[in-house]
Amino acid sequence: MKVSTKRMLAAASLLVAVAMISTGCGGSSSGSSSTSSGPTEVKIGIGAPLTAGATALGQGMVRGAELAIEQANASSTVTAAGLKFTPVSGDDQGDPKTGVTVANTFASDPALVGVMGHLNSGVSIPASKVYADKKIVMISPASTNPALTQQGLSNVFRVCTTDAVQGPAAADFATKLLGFKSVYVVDDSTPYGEGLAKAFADQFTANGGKVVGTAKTSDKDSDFNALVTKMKSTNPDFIYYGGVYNAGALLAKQAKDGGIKGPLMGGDGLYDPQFIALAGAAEAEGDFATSVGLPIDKLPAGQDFLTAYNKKYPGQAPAAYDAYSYDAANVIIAAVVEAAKSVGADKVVSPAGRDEIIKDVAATNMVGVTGPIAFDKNGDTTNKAITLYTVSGGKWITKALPQ
Ligand code: ABU
Repeated sequence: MKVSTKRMLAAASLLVAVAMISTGCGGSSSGSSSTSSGPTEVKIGIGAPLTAGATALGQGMVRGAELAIEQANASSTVTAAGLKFTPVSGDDQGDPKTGVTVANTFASDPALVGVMGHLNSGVSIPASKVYADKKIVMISPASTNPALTQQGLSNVFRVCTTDAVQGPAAADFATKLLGFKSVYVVDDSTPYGEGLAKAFADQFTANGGKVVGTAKTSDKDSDFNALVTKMKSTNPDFIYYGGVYNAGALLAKQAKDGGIKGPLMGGDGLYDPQFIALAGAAEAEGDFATSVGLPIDKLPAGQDFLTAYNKKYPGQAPAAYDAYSYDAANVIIAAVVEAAKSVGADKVVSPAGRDEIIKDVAATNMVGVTGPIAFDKNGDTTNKAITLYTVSGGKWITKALPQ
């Protein structure tokens, strides 16, 4: 089936995503209409840390995906395809073992054909193998460790770029824009933290910067005072931290309280208001984080997304990965609609339907809220933008757009 290459989601309107799922597609073939017994229920798993770990980011993933699914179910495209989507959240707690348990629960449901998740690379990597065994397509909106898509699994995709892009981009910002010459590099010993810190340090050194010290911590650590004393003696221009905001904020606070003058910089795992709340606005002031893609106010469909988002979640600001989760869910939805046209709505959860869904996701060519969405041969997005943010006046603000 070649229809997926013609599928385009326009950024101009949000309700878009669904209204346009079929734009440009050929007509239905074997059986894409509702049956007398009603639409086929298709479940989409949402795997994320909801009660432990980076919950601010994980809960945002649920919000983004549920918005997409609600819009899809209200669209004539999905109704005409004889489908109804049901979101199923799984709380992986940011923990690899719990993540595999969630993955097995998802995989045991015969109606579940796709997973929007997970957040943590250390969870996504083992969970992806479980999904591969059941031909469940997986799209992570947020796992940036390169290894996720280097396993040779045809069911695995991501709509965020990787730390092979983010680490060097951070180093370029640090040396070329901010003029930093020396750094103390810390990581939290997770696949994400280690990989990001190494990718950063390699490029920082290549740019002529000096790594004056390195340290390994844990994503569960809360007392960094001994490390702060050690780092202070090396007088770095700044600290680079590979890890998520929970521990990163405590490191930032203790570094400032311990007399380290330079800021802390990290990646997308820090880019959440919770980093500032946990560190304290005064201590976080001037800290930096890179994150994937463009700021939402620079995206053509950003305002439409915010309007729909604010209607569903009044008073709630989207976190870093809400829009990516919205887009990832829409990629899965669009592929299921296409598969239903090919094999029939009632067969879309069958092995043949699942093969078709994976093939359609691989052929994605859309414009989502986060920008153009297409995948390379490994399942990585072709959108490689990285933005630099800084804390100013108790808020994250944009410091530099992608270079
Ligand atoms: N990329 C943000 C943090 C999640 C992870 O990749 O582990």
